[in-house]
Amino acid sequence: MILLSRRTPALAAAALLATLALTASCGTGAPREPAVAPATPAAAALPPTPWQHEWARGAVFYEVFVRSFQDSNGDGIGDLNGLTSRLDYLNDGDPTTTTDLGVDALWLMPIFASPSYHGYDTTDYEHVNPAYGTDADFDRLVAAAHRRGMKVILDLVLNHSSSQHPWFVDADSSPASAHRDWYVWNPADLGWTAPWGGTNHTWHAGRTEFFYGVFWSGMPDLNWRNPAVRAEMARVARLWLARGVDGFRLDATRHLVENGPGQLQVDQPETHQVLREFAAAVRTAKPDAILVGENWTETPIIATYYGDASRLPGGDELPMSFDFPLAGALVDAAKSERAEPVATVLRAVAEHYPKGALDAPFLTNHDMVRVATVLGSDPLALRSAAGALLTLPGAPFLYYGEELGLENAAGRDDTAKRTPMPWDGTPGGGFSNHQPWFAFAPGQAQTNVAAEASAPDSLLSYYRRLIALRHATPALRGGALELVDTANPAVLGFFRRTGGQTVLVLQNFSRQPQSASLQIAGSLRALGAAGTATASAETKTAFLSGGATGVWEVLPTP
Ligand code: ACG
Repeated sequence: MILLSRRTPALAAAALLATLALTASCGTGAPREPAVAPATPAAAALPPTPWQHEWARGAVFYEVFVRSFQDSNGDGIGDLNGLTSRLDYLNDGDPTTTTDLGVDALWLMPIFASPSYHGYDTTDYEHVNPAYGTDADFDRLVAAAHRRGMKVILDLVLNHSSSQHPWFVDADSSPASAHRDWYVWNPADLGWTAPWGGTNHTWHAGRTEFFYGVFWSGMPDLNWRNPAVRAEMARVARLWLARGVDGFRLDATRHLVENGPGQLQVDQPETHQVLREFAAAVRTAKPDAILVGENWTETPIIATYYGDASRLPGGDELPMSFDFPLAGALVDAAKSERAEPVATVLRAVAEHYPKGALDAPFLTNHDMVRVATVLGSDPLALRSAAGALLTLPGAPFLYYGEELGLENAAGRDDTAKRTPMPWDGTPGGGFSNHQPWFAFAPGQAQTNVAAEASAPDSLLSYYRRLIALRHATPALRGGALELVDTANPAVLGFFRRTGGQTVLVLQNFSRQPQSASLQIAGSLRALGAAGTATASAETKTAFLSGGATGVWEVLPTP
């Protein structure tokens, strides 16, 4: 059990003092600034400028692996021009049409230059991976997305670079090199193993000393105690914001600063401090940008990454964090046909997150076995997971292909989670006129966009209807959450309330039809359903078909 409460200003101050002491004792000899001191003491005393990213509250994000989305130049590798050519599938820019998915924002998995297929080891933070196109292609993509009303956020890997990045090549060349202190060195392997378990070592042999790399020797951790690293990453962020991006998905944010073995490699006070500083730099450059942190841990710890809400509405650190516990609970509920796992996480979120915090729920992402595989492609289970995801608060994230019921490919490698998008059932799948870089996942003949787009009962049509309902209903988009008792363990019930609207949502996690009892003062007006759902305030009863989602507006009794 984790007994971690939200950090208090006193704790934060203690952390700063601890950091200052630590930096003073581990310098390279050259005088340097304190490790994580605020830019200027005066700036720290001023109330921070607020974010202006209310657009993200309730927005639907779509995670794209560019390599697997659409190839435009016939090399079997997806690219930026390919993605641009497919934007109409995601959002055609016309809110009155129902033939697009209707997502509000894109998260592009890493697109910077990198030697790996996935791109999480960056060799150049300033330019697009040539395999994906040019910087000009990127500008066209952003402009085309913006024309359709879609925002674009980029995966930004702050924790580490590639071992082939010129900074690391220089740093590794000699203890006296200009970039030596951009990474973390020790004369010996300290024997620490990865904080998430297993036996993988986090210290790796360099040319003269050992360097720290929590993920892999090909990913040396940057030294976030070094002000030059912090300044450089803030500059990189400003550069892409100036280029038009609307924010960043920040990789591995728990791991930025480490103080020792085991759990001293995650969630350290200095990590929070450098994230606050980074967030302030982004907020100053572009107040309507969004940051979403990858803090893959439990609710009370994720909550600490929002920071102090007394200094800034929603918190002064990362304005949004992926809700990993909720993701697990949604999939678990759909699998076990029980609403309780979801209700438990929602109660924990209410208890621990600061007031006004933006949640970021999802089902599965590029590191996880796809939800369709976990749920054995059971159509009603997939519908119940989607229904809950798209009616809960926060900014739901869809992983490309999830809306089709795309499964994993065979095997345990991460590539099996990241296969090409099946646009149709042909050998190239509409993805490429060349051999795709990786084989399509099983089921391509049925699970593809062409087959599902025109079928009203397909999973794709279901997602389209749910997203349209979310957009048409202000309380679903931005309303606060209140759980309601349905007297049925398979049915999750909750109100969503804004100033002007209250809606009731009932989600049947069972594959069988279910009834639920309602404690409602007022009358109900049906706003929409995915599946079949009826409810009556008079009889205080609702009926839902297997997997169905029902949404009603609660009106005062005349
Ligand atoms: C990010 C990216 C990932 C990427 C890297 C490296 C980092 O999304 O694609 O890999 O740039 C840890 C890190 C994450 C990291 C994953 C892969 N993801 O924290 O930042 O590893 C536990 C730990 C987590 C851990 C997770 C998975 O807490 O820290 O994530 O396990 O190992 C309950 C518990 C919860 C626990 C879970 C799961 O929910 O509450 O704490 O989480 O169970 O057990 C890239 C490539 C990869 C390549 C790699 C080298 O994408 O393909 O292999 O680089």
